[in-house]
Amino acid sequence: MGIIFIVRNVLGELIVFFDWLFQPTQVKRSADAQARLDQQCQSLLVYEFRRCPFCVKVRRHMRRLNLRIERRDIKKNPEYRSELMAGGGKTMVPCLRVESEDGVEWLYESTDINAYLTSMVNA
Ligand SMILES: N[C@@H](CCC(=O)N[C@@H](CS)C(=O)NCC(=O)O)C(=O)O
Repeated sequence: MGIIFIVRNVLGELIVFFDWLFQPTQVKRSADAQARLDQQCQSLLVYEFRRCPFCVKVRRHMRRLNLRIERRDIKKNPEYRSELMAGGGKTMVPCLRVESEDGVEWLYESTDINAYLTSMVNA
């Protein structure tokens, strides 16, 4: 086991711990508005893994915005990794899969994903 592997995993676990300790407050909205958003979230998937700091950033934003999006951990499930590779063309995470009537879009970059989610909520 290399030193970089150990450092990365210890740092990753620390980030996960502090994320848990300082969880962002969730936005509260009416039942109708939440139901509408829940419906929209059905067409979204987030590919990620637990100790990835960029994934933590997106997970925190999802929590803040109270978005119930299915998450697919590519380290726990190799099928999810293959799906991401086949669809998005690379295994970088986080990645947001957006399905619409125009087709499927694979959005990489945590900043872009968070911006997409914010604009969806504000639309
Ligand atoms: N600029 C990207 C960085 C994402 C990134 O570096 N993700 C790492 C995991 S923490 C990764 O997937 N590395 C493997 C790869 O690039 O295939 C973002 O903000 O989302």
